[in-house]
Amino acid sequence: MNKQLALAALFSLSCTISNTSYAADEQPVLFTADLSNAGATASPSPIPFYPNECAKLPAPGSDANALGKAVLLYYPKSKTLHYAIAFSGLSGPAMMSHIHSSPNNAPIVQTFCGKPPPDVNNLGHSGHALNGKACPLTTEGFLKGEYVLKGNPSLKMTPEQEEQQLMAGELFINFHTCKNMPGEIKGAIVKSTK
Ligand SMILES: [Cu+2]
Repeated sequence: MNKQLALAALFSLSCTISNTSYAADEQPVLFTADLSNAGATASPSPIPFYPNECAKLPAPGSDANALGKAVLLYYPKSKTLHYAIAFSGLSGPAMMSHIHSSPNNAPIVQTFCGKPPPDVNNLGHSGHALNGKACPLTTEGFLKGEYVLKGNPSLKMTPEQEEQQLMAGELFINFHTCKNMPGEIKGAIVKSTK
C-alpha cells in the first residue's frame, strides 16, 4: 500500500480526533481499509446512477493507478466512527462514495459524498452525505469526518448490527466513478492488527 497515502490519512484522522473530546475510559478500536482497483469486475450491487451527470464531465482517464487508504477509529460507547480516507489515481471524480454492508446485496449504511442513488429505497440509503452532496471534483484527495452508527433504517438494520458487521470486517468502503459505476476502488474495513 502506498505509504504516503496511509500517512496522509493518519495525519488527517489525528486532526479530526484532536478536535473531539471523549471520556478517558472510552477506548477506541483502530481499523484500516486498503482500497484497491475493483475496475469493471465490480460488485454485487451495481448502482445505475445519473448518466446525464457523467455526460457533463470530461471523458474518464485511466483507472490503472486508482487506490486509496483509510484509517478509522471507532468509539464503542458512543458508537461513533471517525474516518480519514486518502484516494488517488481515479479515472475521474467520484460520483458517490459510501460504506456498504457486505451481506444482502451490499446495501449502503453510510454516504460520504454524492447524491443518493436513484434506487435508494432498494439499497437502503442511511444518513445524509457527510462530505457533501457532490464528491470532490478531483481524482485525488481526502475525505474525513465522523458519524454515529445508525444501521440502515429502511432495511431494519440496527446500529448494533452495523457495529457487529464493523467488528467482523463485513463493511467496505466504495468509490463509484463514471468509468466504474459499481465501484472503482473498494476495500473492507478491518481491525488493525497492531
Ligand atoms: Cu456505494
